[in-house]
Amino acid sequence: VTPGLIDCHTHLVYAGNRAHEFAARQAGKTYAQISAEGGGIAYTVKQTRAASEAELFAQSEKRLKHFLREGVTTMEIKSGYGLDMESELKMLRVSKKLGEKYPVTIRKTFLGAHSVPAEFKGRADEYIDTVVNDMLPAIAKEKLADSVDGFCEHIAFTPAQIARVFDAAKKHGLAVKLHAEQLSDQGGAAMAAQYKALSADHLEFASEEGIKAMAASGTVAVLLPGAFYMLKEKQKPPVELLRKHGVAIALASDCNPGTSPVLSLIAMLNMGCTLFGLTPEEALRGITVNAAKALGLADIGTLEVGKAADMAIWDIGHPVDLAYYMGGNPCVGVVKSGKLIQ
Ligand code: DI6
Ligand code: FE
Repeated sequence: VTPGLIDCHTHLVYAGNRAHEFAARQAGKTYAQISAEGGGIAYTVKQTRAASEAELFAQSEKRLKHFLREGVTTMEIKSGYGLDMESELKMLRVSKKLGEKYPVTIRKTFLGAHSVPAEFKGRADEYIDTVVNDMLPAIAKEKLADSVDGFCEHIAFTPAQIARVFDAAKKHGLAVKLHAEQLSDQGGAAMAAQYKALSADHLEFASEEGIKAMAASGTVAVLLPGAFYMLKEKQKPPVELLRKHGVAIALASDCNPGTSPVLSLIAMLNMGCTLFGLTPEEALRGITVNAAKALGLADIGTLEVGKAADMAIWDIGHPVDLAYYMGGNPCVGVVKSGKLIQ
């Protein structure tokens, strides 16, 4: 028996998929070419805007069920494929409803600063104005988010633009976290640490300065082997430096249609070990106790008197087995808040 599993970084709610782009990439096209032709995140934004709330719910719940069968009892879900007020609210409402229909704790994250939408092309600062002045206040008022995230990258937003979003989040009493240093070193990890971010995620290109800042602020490093693998990246996150400075390491699926079409959190254990060099024990801590920390939740992630009784029951001989096998599902029971639900 382990603590119920926690997936602390997902984009589970979206419409359509990008299997055709995967095929195009295998035929030689690059992610950048596909984006320039209106594919990539923009494609998913079109699909997500066009979907009704009921359609979006139906497509997303199919994915959620895969995770629940594997003993996931808490999941974070980001918005960020709406990129306008109505569609961002729709995504967050779907996330909330998933948590009401299924025995899983859903943590909702507003990721308005994911990408500059087509109608704001070349006007990223103006788009950030609407994120900060229009979307965030409405979302905070409806209590549709627990935290606020951004994509700090040369193809997305600068640290200065993200800082504006974080200032607004703090004003509304919301926690912050950041997609940082996935493709290049923008200094995002250090910036997030300054804002006492719960986590900085990806981190392939993080510097030692950034990691030291994260250590000082207690910011968790969320590593995402699914995206690293799908993008065929070469530079691994600096696991040795994270260990040296005592930064807690979490692992997550990053479930999204473009760079991580992953439907298994357990698979991330094996990939965290083989691709990033984690030990099986570190990997398991990454989807339990450290994932809880990445979400700022103190009552889950370990089995202790006084905590919520979220548990997964396994048909295995040793915890290492969870990281050792690829595929299959050894989960034979799930307890949520003390109740056997599977
Ligand atoms: N980093 C990623 O890898 C994804 N979002 C992000 O901030 C990309 C999402 C997509 O391609 O749909
Ligand atoms: Fe992500």
